[in-house]
Order: sequence, then structure tokens, then C-alpha cells
Amino acid sequence: MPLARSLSVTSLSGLEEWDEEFDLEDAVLFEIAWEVANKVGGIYTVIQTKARLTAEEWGENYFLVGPYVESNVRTQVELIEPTNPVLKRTIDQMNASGCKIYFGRWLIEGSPYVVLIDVGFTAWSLDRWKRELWEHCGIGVPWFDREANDAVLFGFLTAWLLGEYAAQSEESPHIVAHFHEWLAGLGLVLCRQRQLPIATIFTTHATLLGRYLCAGSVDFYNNLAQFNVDKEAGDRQIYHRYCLERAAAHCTHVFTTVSQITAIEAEHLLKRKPGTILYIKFTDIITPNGLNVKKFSAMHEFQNLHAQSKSRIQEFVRGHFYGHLDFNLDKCLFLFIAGRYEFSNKGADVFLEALARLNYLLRVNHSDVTVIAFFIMPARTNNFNVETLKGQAVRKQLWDTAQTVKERFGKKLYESLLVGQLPDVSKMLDKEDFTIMKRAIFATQRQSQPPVCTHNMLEDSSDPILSCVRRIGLFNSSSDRVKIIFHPEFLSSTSPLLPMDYEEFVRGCHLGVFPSYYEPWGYTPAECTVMGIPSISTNLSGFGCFMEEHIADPSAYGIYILDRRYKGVDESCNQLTSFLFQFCKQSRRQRIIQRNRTERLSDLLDWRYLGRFYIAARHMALAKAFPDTFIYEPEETASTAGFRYPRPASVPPSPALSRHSSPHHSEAEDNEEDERYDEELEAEKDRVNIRQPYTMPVKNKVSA
Ligand code: G6P
Ligand code: 1S3
Repeated sequence: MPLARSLSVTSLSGLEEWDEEFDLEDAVLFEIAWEVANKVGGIYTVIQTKARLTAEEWGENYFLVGPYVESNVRTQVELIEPTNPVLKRTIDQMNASGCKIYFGRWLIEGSPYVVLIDVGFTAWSLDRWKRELWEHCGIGVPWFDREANDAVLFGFLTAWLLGEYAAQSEESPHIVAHFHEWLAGLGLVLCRQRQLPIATIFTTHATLLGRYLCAGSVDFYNNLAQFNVDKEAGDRQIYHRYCLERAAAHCTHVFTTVSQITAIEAEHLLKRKPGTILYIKFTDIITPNGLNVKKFSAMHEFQNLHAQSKSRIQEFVRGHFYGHLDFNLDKCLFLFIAGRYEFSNKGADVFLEALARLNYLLRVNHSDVTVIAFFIMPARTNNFNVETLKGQAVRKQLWDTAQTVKERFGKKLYESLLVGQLPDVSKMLDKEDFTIMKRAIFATQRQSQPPVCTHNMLEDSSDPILSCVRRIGLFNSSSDRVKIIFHPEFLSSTSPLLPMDYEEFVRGCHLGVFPSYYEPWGYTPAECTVMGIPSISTNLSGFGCFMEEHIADPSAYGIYILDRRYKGVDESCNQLTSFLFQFCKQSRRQRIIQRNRTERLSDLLDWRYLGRFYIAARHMALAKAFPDTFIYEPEETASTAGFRYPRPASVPPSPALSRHSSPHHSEAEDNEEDERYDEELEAEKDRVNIRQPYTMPVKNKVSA
């Protein structure tokens, strides 16, 4: 019996209500990726956050397929018997033929079903499958590339699974198989080569060659059309991987990627533009990455969370800079960059250079602001360094000392009050108290500067961040207004040093800085946005371009977009320095207003809004693979105008505009300014919450 599945999304402020009813017949969706229940990078976030919405739409007919990794399964998956009888027969049949396939529920929002394949268990088939791959597809995979070997095993096993599912179905099924990234791409190629009745989608989250080329010293975007792709891939010893990726991109019914900029890259490097279907040229379909946006019942709850998390970071800073706390923590701004450690692709090089220039500007302008820039990028280490651990121990000791003296003080005060006397404050602290305190203060004396790096690096002398810090001379000295802390490990709430998880840490910071050169999408600034934390991204990142397209004045909303496309590195560094310097000049009130504006953009990044592009891709694929059953109607394809957040009603929070008329301003003037801002804030809220008409680039509709 046909299943009518509907999805209703009506709660997005300012964005079009979305209420669709469409008939998916008996269609089944398999979504295949190496990062299903297996965190490696950004694709995990895509799949994990999108699962709830996809499960709402496809219900019992949605299956994620990934590799079986025992440690992940132990913590994230509840293994159960397959619920779907066809899938049960499929898995039983494969397990009886020498495979090891598990079925379970992934314990995340939406609790989707997962089919997990133990690729190692079938490694004995590797050589046979490689030969088949060579004979049928002309792709040779060398023995030494372990990741590519896994891709071969995973590819053959997923194609087997899908083929078996089709064979076990009583009536001819309508299967959609959505493959992510080259590691999963071979399954798609084999489905097509074996002519299985499956609608296929391939999403690339970055191109292999793009990532490799950008990491070298290549003027990537100006030469996109000129690269000799085969030679470049061969030179980098990734030709076989490149072939797997390109084959998947060309075999698929629908090819998508996460941003317009990566679509252009794919067109030149993979020789197919995402969204086009062979012969029928549908409009481009880009599937931008979304997030599950958490809504608080109290509108300003996220501001309170910022204050709480900030105070925890301040505690860490107190320890890290012990003996050198000669700056005002209340005037200290926390900046951070985080992600995979690709020094120049992620823009850590530009950030460091801009920090050096900012340090100079803050010093010559006698600013009382101190900037602490955190670099959270995992590198090879052998644990925390002694000096950093000592810092936190000293802080703890000072805290304990203060508590001891406070208790002794309190006891004396209490005794004095008991006998009906006001205490003689000069005698409240005795010699012993002073000894305790002096001893504690002596312990805080330190000969060295506060360390730049929190860990012992294995490649200290050649590490790119540390080498750059040495060159620009930002060593956390007292005269520096910009301090640097390099934490070469992802954050964890169980860390003895900075016991915070990533989300908590981001909430406590003031600004995320992501000046990437190569960034197909970029989750880090998106995560900042939904937490109400302003960020800097670039017009070479998918996120930056997306925000530029949808917001009339991004910087007014705390979305700073650095120009790395039309400017040289030096100019980009200057622009970044200027963004940072302007940010440092904001008052607390301006920062609060800006955070409110940033947080209001969350709906734009919610899967409840962005999920529609995935839906459109699936409909396109169904229509292409099963034209007798499904018709895709690309209505309004000409319009790509889309939604645009208007310029905020009030002036952007520019420091220049908020200066007091006289240096000796009165309290009344202060209050007046506060009231003005509150009114502006209210006006903005009303303005942005008006429902704006939204025109979808493509209208998703499948008629049965
Ligand atoms: C939030 C809190 C305020 C706090 C402010 C600090 O808005 O609700 O109580 O004063 O954060 O902002 P800042 O930008 O200085 O960290
Ligand atoms: C990729 O992960 P990355 O950090 O290596 O995929 C992510 C998810 O689509 C994307 O956000 C990121 O830009 C890509 O680079």
C-alpha cells in the first residue's frame, strides 16, 4: 500500500512555512557514509544532525549504512534484530555468505536505524574485488593505501547489500541510495555498473584534488580551469582515489555538493557540475549543511549561558597566566579558531598574522582590552606540559588558601558578634593568616612567560603554528595585548586542564575566527551562529557565501566575511586585522546586541529549513531512475533570489556611533543610551520576525 508521508515545518521565524504532502509510494532510503556512527570530520555532523528530520520523513524506511567500529558501537548504537523483513532476509543471507553485518538503532536524535558493515571481516575478498574493479571499471588500487582498501571493501559490500535487498523484495522496490564522499562512492559505481534498480545520489563534501592542491602553494581559484587533473592527482599519488571519486560523480543520477563554490570546483576538477542530470539539465541543486537548532524558552537564555561559560574560561586563564595576571579579565576578549589541523586551508596562517598586527594596533592606541586567541586544532602530542598543569594547580591552591583564610576570618567575625561587639577589622587577620597568604603568593612567582602551547608537541620545531608564533614573536609577554593559547587536542569536559566540551567553550567565547582558504562548507562558524556568537568566515567558504547571499548586511548580524577571493594574502590580513580591531572597540552593550542579532539567524541554518534541498535531490533521483512512477516538477526553477534577512532597523553596532558626547558623561546619559539600545533591539525583533516571502530555488514535488 502506498505510504503518504508528510513533513510540516511551520515554526521558522521569517522563513517560509513549509508544509508538503507527497507520495513516496513504497520507497526506501539508504544513506551511506563512512562517518555513520563513526566520527572522523564534518560529514559525521551532517549525518548525525540531519537524521531526525530524515527519520521524520521516511520513518521505518530509512536506513543509514556505515562501517562497524566496535568502540563506536559500544557507546553509540543499540544492536537489535532488523525490523524490516526484507532487510532481515538480506542481512541473514549476507551473513550466511561470510559477511558480518549488524543492525541497530543509532542513539542520537531521531534514533535512525543503522546497518553496520564489518569490512575487516571480509578482507579476504579484497584481491578478488580489486581485480573485478580493474576488469569492469579500469580502476587499479595499490596495496599500500589502507584507506582506499577500506573504500573498496565498503563499496563492494554496500553494493552487495543494496542488490540483495532488491533481490529479496517481492515487488520491484523503489530504492534511493544516497552516498556521501569518495570513501563510499564505489558502492554507487557498482550499483550502476550492475544495473540495479536504484535511484542514486552522490554528495561530495570536498574534492580530493581541491583539498590537496589548496594545501600546497597553488593559486587555486584563479587556475581552476587550467589544472591537468590526471597529472595533478598522479603527482600527489592519489590517482586511484581520484578515479573512484570521479567515477561516482559521473555515474550518479543526482550529484550534489554543499556549496556553490564547491560546485564550481567540482565542475572543473571532477568534470561534472552538481545538480545536472545527464541529458536533462535540471537547475543546480546545492545541499547546504544545516544544524539542529536548540530553542530556549527564555529568549535571552543563550546570553546567560555565554556569561556562565565565559567565567569558566576566565578561571582557566587565571591559572594559565598565574604570576602574569597584569591585565583586566573583565576587559578580556576570547577569540578562537578550531577544526582539522590544516594550517593554511583553515586560515590559521592569516589569523596569526592578523593577531600580530592587532597586537601592534592595540599597543599604539593604548587600549585596555586584552585579546586571548585560542587555537583548538589537534596535533601529535605526548600529553599536557608541566607548566600548563602547574598553572591550574597554582590557581586551585590560591583558591583553597582564600577559602581557608575566609573561614578563619568568618569564625572570628562570628565570635565577635556573639559577644555583642563590632569586630576590629584591623585585627581580623592574624600573623598566621598572613603567613598562609604569603606562602601562597610566593608559589605564584614564575620566571618564565605563560606557555603558548598547552601540550608537549611531538614535532615542536616544525609545527606550523609554533613556527609562525616564533616568527611573529607573540610569546604572551606582559607588554603584548594579544596572547596566544594553542590547545592541540579537541576539548573535553573531562580534561584536567580546561574541562569544557566544545559547545560550552564556544558559548563562552566572544568571536570565532575562521579565515579559511579551502572550506567547502564550514560548520564552525555555523555552530557559532546558532549559539549567538559572532564569527569571521571568508568568501571562499560555503558558509560565508551562503550568508552573503541571504543577509543584506552580514556584519551587522555579527557575520564578518573576509575577502580572500579578490584580495592578496597581505590585503586579507589587513582586512582581518581591521575586523578584529573594530570588534575590540565595541562596548559590552554593543556585543550583547550583536549576539542577539547573530542568534536571530539560527533559523536560516536549521535543518527544518535546509533539509528541503536534500528532499529535492531525492525526488530528482527518483524521477530519473523510475520515470514511470515519479515525475519531478522543477517549478520556479528560474528564481534563485531566495530569502534575505533585511538590514537591521538600527545602525550597526559600530563603536564610533556609541561614543559619549563628552568624556565626562553623566549617569543620565548612560541610561539614555541604554534605553535607546533597548528600543532599537525591540524594533529589530519586530522587523526580523515579520514573515518574509521565500522563493525556493527548486520546488520539490513528486507526483506518483
Ligand atoms: C551576557 C550576560 C550579561 C553579561 C554579558 C557579558 O549578555 O547576560 O550579564 O554582562 O553577557 O558580555 P561580554 O561580551 O562582555 O562577555
Ligand atoms: C568537509 O569536512 P572538512 O572540515 O574536511 O565536510 C564538511 C561537511 O560537509 C564541510 O563543512 C567542510 O567544509 C569540509 O571540510
